[in-house]
Order: sequence, then C-alpha cells, then structure tokens
Amino acid sequence: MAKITADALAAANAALTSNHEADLEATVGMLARRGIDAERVISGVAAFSVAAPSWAVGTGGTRFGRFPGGGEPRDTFEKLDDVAALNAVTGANRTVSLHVPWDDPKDPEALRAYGEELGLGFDAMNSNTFQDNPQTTDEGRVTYKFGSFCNSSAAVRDAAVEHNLHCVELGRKLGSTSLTVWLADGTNHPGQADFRRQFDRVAECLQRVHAGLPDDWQMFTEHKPYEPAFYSTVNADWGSSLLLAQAAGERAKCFVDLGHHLPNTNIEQVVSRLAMTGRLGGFHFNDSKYGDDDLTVGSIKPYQLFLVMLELLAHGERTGAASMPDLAYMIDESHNVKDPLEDLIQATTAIQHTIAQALLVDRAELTARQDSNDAAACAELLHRAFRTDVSPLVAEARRRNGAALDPLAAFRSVGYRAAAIAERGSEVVASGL
Ligand code: LRH
Ligand code: MN
Repeated sequence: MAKITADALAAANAALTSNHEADLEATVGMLARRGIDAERVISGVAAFSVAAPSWAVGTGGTRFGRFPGGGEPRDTFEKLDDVAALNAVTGANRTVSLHVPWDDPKDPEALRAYGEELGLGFDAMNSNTFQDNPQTTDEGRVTYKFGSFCNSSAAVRDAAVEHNLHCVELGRKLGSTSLTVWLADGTNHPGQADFRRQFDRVAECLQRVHAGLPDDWQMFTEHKPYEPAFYSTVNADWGSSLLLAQAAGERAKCFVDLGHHLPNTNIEQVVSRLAMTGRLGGFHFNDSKYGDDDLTVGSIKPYQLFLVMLELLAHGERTGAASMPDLAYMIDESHNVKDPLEDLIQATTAIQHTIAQALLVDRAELTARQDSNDAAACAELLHRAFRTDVSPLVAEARRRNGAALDPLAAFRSVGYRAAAIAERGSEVVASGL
C-alpha cells in the first residue's frame, strides 16, 4: 500500500496552518491568563501514544451481521500498513497490538523488520482461548466450549496454557513485552459449575503462564462481567482480576477495558483502586451505551473518560510521571458501520483531547478544595477544564509529531481507502472480531 508521506501531510496541513497558529496563540494566551502553562499540555499530549488493535482495522460485526467496507487487510503485514497510515495522520499510534491466531505470522522476524520500516512497534500480545481454532486447541483435540483455564479437563487447560506460552514466544520475537489474557470462561446456567473450583483452576493456569514469562515481560488479566457467558464469568470484575493477578505472580497486572463494566459502574474509582494496589497494568479504550458495545472512544460518555484520565494523571503524579503514567494503552473497538481507520482516528483524537482537558485541572487547587469540602469549587475546576476547547493544543501536539492538524481530513484527502480497495478488492474480510 502507498504510504502517507510527509509531503502529503504537509500539503494537507498547508491550508490549515494560518488558522491553526491564530487559534493556538489565542488559546495559549487565554490559558496563560488562567495561570496554565499550555506548553505542559502540548508536550503531555505529544508524548502519549495508544496502541492500535490489529483485530479492528477491518470491519467488525455482530451475530446478526457484518458489512465489510472493502479494501480490508488480507494479512498482518497489510494490517501494519493500515496502522502506519493511522499513525501518519495522528502521530499517536506508534505500536500495534496483535491477536493470536487472527495474527500468527510464520516469519515473525520479517514482520518485526517490516514494522520497524514503518516506524511501528509491537505492544501487548492477545491470546484467544474463546474460540476453537486448530492452532490453539491442540489441532482440534480439545474444545473451549466449557472454558479454557477454568475447564475441568486438564488436557483443555494444558492446551490453553500452551497457546498463551506460544503467544509469549511469538511476542518475544516481535519485540513485545506483555501478554493480555481475556478469558470468556464462565457459565450460562446456575449450578453448571463450581465458582471456587473454576477460579482455582484459572489461577493455577495463570501461574503457569506467569512462570513462562521472559524477565522483562508483564501479563495482564482483563475482567469482563458477561458475554459470551451469560450467568457467571470467572474474571467478572476488578476484584476477581486483582485476586487473579496477585495469584499469578509479581508481574501480573489488571487490565481495564472501559466496556467491561455493568451499567453505572464508577469506572474512575475502579481505576483509582487498582492504581493504589500497584496492579494497574493498562487499558482497552472504547465507549458503550448498553453492554460491551466497543464504540468509538469518548463518543457516548466523554465526561467519564475525562474522570478516568484525571485518575490516571493522579497516579502519574504519585509514580513520578511527567503526565500520563507508564501503563499499556490500547484501543479495543469494533467498527460495524464506520470505516475502521476513520473510527480509530476519531478514537485516538478523542483520547488526545481528553488528556489535554485533564491536564488543565490544577491538581493542588483541587486537593485544597476537596479537603475543605468545597464541592461546588471542585466541580467548577473540573467543568472549566472539560469545557475548554483544547483542539489547538492537540493539533499542535500532532504537528510536532509530524502528523496532521486535522487527521480525518488528511486521511480522506490522500484517498487511502480508495487505494486500498483498488489494491485489495472490495470483498476481502480481515481476520478479527
Ligand atoms: C473481549 C475483548 C478482549 C479481546 C476481544 C477482542 O470482549 O475486549 O479484550 O480479546 O475483546
Ligand atoms: Mn478488550
């Protein structure tokens, strides 16, 4: 695929530059009058990067249907081309997170070299024991119908552990240093299985995977309350995830997928709790209205995302980070109606904007108002930051990263999707959800 070149970006930015500089000057001036250093915000956003999910550069679907949009990647190399195009316009998707066996490169060294050529690294690897794939089921000798790590069959558990260790070995060759373990394991009917025995089996399997981690690796346990299990899920909530991570080993941390919480869960408080235990590992950013909808980040509950970022900056402050703490950040979405890359662009810019808004909050002032129980003043500090138009600061951060002032416009202006359809065809369907 033709790459989105620096010249193409310069051309896309050219028409926007004078307005951008005027808006930037006005915003910097307005913030200075509020005693806020805009430079700290711009550099905080410019430093941030969120991994792109290899399983979401194609069109997603549901059990009711899937409507591919054409020009989808035919293999993992082409998925990297698409993530490189995404990163070219956002400057903030510098790594890709692979999902095995949807991505199972026979020549990982070649894929790693191709990634380096595109300026991309490999983030957390994702295992998959929620489907029966020949590669993960000991060539079909076992099934995950009744779970993987929680399964009463030792042969099934062994195959699942083996698959996770394969993901680690593949990731090591790609330069990744972490593994995300999301388990569909659970039950659909009361009495179908024993909660305690299922939990103990999962803990034991996670210990075996942890024992196989290279010294510089981490593993993440990702909780989810339901789907595909609809009565109980072994790793259903942050408490279960924390217990499992603690049981697995020192380098096991908890992963927060924003869509994996029951309605009205205070997710920012979950983040605060996990952070204080030292077991907060990372995020799958998305948004949802009802269930695990995997919608565009910040498109349904932007204020919740803002409150989550505030907790992350607090954690960053406590752990000595300049702004966002050093965790694993990735997007996890399913693109059923939008162009996948355009949706990932909007997800990434939503994250950039929300970090910038959260960086506007004077944390010392907030602490003082909190400790003097001045609830209205606290709300005022948050609302003022959330209601500030930070787009000139975020655009400037992208420009400093050599990316687009307006990523979606730039992506459309270079005609990437049309070129992809011409090269790959309109019928191809990418591997993934
Ligand atoms: C489960 C999940 C998990 C991935 C899958 C693609 O809902 O969030 O993170 O393995 O989506
Ligand atoms: Mn997820």
